Amino acid sequence: MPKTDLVLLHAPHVYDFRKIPQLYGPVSDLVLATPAFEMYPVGLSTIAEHLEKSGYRTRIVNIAWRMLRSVKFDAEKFISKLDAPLFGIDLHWMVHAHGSIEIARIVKKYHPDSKVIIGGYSASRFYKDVIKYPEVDFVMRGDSTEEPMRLFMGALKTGDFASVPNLVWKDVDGVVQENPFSYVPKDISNVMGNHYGLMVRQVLRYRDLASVVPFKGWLKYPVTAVFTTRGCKYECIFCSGSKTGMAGFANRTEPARRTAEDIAKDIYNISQITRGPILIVGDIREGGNARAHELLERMKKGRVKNTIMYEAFNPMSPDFIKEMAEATPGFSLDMSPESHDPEVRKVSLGRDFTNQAMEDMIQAALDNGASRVEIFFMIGLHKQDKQSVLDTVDYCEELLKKFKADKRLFLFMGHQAPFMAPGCPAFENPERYGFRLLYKTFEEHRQALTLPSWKYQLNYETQWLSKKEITEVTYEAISRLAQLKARYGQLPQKMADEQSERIKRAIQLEEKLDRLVEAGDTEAIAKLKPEMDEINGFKAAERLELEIPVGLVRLRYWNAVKKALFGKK
Ligand code: B12
Repeated sequence: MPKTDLVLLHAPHVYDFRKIPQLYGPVSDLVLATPAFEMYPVGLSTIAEHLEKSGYRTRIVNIAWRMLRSVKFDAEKFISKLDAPLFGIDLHWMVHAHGSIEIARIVKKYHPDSKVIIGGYSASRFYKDVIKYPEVDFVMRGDSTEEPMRLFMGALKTGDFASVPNLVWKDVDGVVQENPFSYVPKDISNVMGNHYGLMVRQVLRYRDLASVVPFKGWLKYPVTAVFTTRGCKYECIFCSGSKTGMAGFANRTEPARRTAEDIAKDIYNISQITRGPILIVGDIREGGNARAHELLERMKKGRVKNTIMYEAFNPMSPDFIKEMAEATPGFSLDMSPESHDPEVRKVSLGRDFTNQAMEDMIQAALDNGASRVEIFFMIGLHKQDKQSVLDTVDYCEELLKKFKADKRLFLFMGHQAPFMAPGCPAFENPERYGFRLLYKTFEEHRQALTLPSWKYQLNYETQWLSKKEITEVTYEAISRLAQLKARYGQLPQKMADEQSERIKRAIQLEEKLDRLVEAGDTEAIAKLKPEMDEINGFKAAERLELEIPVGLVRLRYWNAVKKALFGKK
């Protein structure tokens, strides 16, 4: 096996989630990952790609997925056998606050002479806390760490850590040093050239497919994402990728936009490896209309067969939808108005649009042959009380009626669980938005993640919904929505009933847990694990609905291998 310079590890949310009794609730129902949040940040592959170009051998290992895949997989033993002078661990999503630090601990236990570096949004937000853990040697801050990581690899040899931008480190006396947070590029054209191709090369090199699989089910449903931007101009109060969120922990005051040419190239490269759907992250109009038209034109010429999934931050005009349909027939479109109530929406998203404008967009998308239109609503927002949440469910019924329950229209509701994102405007300034933080520090979040239900893990409540009410109304809304979909023929009744049954049992178990937690009876809580796992084990209707049928030939194995080896078709 070739010598590896850096191993990048992705942890599960909690180590070891397979042993800890937890009722997960709907925490990951609206993403394709499981509640262990086994999906690793795309950034791991963009870092690996950048380092490989400079000759550093980098290996990605998705520990979370390997643990999920087999109960027999012994993570500790596996890590003990890895060999590298440097281990990188993502602490991107706050839900990994527990798992990432525990994996660092295991790395240090077996490789005391190797160094550990942590990075990602949450590590950047909480770098002062994270660097204090004895098993962490370095924290790399920022949303664009590919080039700082390349410089860091050089510094590992010379010991000149002071020269690496964005790096937080401990000197020989153990004193924490914070280098200037100076690498925040506006031009990101030097990265993300072909990071999916790199994944294929990794499989060939390490003869290990399981370690690079991004999430459970990916081989059957190989959805990929293409990034259009880093940073955002909007101010969604619950998003840490928002304008002030990124200014705070990533030092980014302006979005960096990729060119239409780079985005189109990415899409083309991916289409050579997989026929799965490709999500374009970020509204393509955000970089200006000229860029959006150019991208559509390039995709039209490229005749990419994969379903292209677009995001709309504001309603799109029928003309623009028509252009999208011509460029990418059978496209899919998603939008997150978050609430049916424009007043709730206005403060929460910092954007103002009418339901009518959104409905016109939905109509245009359906008329122009969209294969799906997905609309997402959120629970736990500013000025949103219980009635307002339930009114959103009623609005969903209005939409189903208006669009004659078109099978291509998918409506979803969920809560940003278990955590409101640290770094987002409402986390940094809760009173201003009528929120109350229940956990503030990194360690508080870390501990919260081991609690036996997502209800106890929630890190906030609002002036309009207490923590208990947030859980209750989330369960109620999800159940009502599932039944509504069944009534309108959008979901098999059996699936809706299973969903409602799952929720009913979860609510009963929550009540039991409340009593046991109050009594501090940890032994009795541990005994509930089989029951919890049974409830957790139901496949949420929402997650199944998120999957676009991709047909039989989803991965283009031979093309992928050829491309990895020879760099062309
Ligand atoms: C795309 C996206 C997704 C995609 C993920 C694609 C992927 N595999 O990365 C999907 C839709 C699946 C997703 C899911 C979730 N997401 Co998301 N997502 C985003 C989004 C919109 C863009 C991120 C982006 O542009 N990445 C660009 C890539 C290239 O860079 P990157 O992966 O961030 O990596 C760079 C740096 O972060 C850093 N880095 C990352 N890891 C490491 C590790 C090391 C060692 C180092 C040195 C550096 C480093 O360097 C990388 C290279 O420069 C952001 C919002 C935003 N506008 O930023 C939210 C965001 C990141 N997501 C968020 C959340 C909460 C989630 C979920 C937990 C939601 C949920 N409850 O289900 C899940 C987690 C899924 C899982 N892990 O299993 C939050 C995170 C907040 C927080 N601090 O916890 C954000 C900020 C949105 C928000 N609401 O605030 N998400």
